[in-house]
Amino acid sequence: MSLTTTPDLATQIADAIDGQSIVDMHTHLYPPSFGTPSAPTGADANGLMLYGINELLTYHYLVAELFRVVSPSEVSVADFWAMDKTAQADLIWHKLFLDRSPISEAARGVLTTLQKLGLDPGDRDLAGYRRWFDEQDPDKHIDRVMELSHVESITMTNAVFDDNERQRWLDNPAVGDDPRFTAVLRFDPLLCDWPAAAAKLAEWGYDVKVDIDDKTVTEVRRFLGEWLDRTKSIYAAVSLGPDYRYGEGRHGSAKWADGNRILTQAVLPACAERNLPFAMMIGSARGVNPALRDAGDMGFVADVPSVTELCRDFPDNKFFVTMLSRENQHELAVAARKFGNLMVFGCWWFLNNPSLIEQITRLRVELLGVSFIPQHSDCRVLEQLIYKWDHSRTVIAKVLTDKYADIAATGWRIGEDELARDVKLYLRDNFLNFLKR
Ligand code: RAT
Ligand code: ZN
Repeated sequence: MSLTTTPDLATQIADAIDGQSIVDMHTHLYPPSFGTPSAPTGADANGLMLYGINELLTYHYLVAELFRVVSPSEVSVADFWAMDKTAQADLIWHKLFLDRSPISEAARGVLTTLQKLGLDPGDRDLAGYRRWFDEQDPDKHIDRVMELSHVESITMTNAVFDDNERQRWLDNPAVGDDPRFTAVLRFDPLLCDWPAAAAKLAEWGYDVKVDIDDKTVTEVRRFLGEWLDRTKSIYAAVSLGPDYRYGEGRHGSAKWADGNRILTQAVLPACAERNLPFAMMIGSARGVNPALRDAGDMGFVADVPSVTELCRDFPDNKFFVTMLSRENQHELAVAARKFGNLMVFGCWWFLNNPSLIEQITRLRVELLGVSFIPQHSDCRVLEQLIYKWDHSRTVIAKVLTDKYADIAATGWRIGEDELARDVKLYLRDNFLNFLKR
């Protein structure tokens, strides 16, 4: 059947999107093998698999919102960090859900999540929600959440410079073997803080010097090769500050001399050798308010020419790029028109709000057609998959409805199978095909 003949294009598109399973290309989620701090039995205090209502309520997006509304005399930031997780969650629930309405995107997300799990947000029964989550078996709960969020595969972020995570890979070579999850090697310090990274590498037995020489480059490649293999990473990734610069004589590039040498002589060759993309998430300003920990980061405008120069200088490499400021989105989409080895992805972090997803997705469809990855979730807590994908699917459907209506108005007939094909590209295959490219 051709969509031009159906009465309700919006319904057809929403159905196609709802019927397509998603490969989520960037999350901070883990399977139970990495330890579960909130499991009713066998809890591992430093475990990495976060789930449940306490974790949902203490998500760093909501911690930031809490300190908009509590005064230091009421609860100081230090007091908050001294509380246990349940007390923190209680405070956020009271201040952001009961004392005022939960209409921010992060707060609304908790409500969507409860609703889709079959719990009634209208009950406002935090103790009841806690009991329900405590009854869930973490492993089976993952299956349920994946089903509800239509996610078929979860991509992790495996921070090799995080001692807690690194040790888990060394202790248990099978730690990453859960078929629902795939690994991504993440190593921000290698590019952003070479002296600190070099000290760690030396401690781990690699023959590296702070003043980078040829031997150092060889050793960094050995380190990357070993960890890409150990984790079976499907791509490698870093997050870079808004001041990141690549390119001869670019203002500020001197500061990045070490990072760029490691990038161009070790990271990119290691990726090219294995045909792995390299992901750059650019624009995060860490610790703008350090007392807030993860909640204290923000984003500023980054430099798109640094990306185009990398794509031009390294045609044998593939780059996933997302940027944190809205102001960068147009230039970045235009850059992707120039380089087939550049795959733009996601509405990252502070952009993951319906109004911005809509604006950015519209702009990308107009410039890039069906050749980009509209969204990733960036979840840190398992059940966030439910709301992040539910809210994004709704917005993507709205944008696509307008775009298909525009071409239908010319007399172009779109088959249901063609619509399903395009949606599959957006939610799954653009990512998987780029890995294989
Ligand atoms: O989105 C987030 O939760 C951020 O804190 C970061 O983790 C960011 O997504 C990143 O990967 O650096
Ligand atoms: Zn992230």
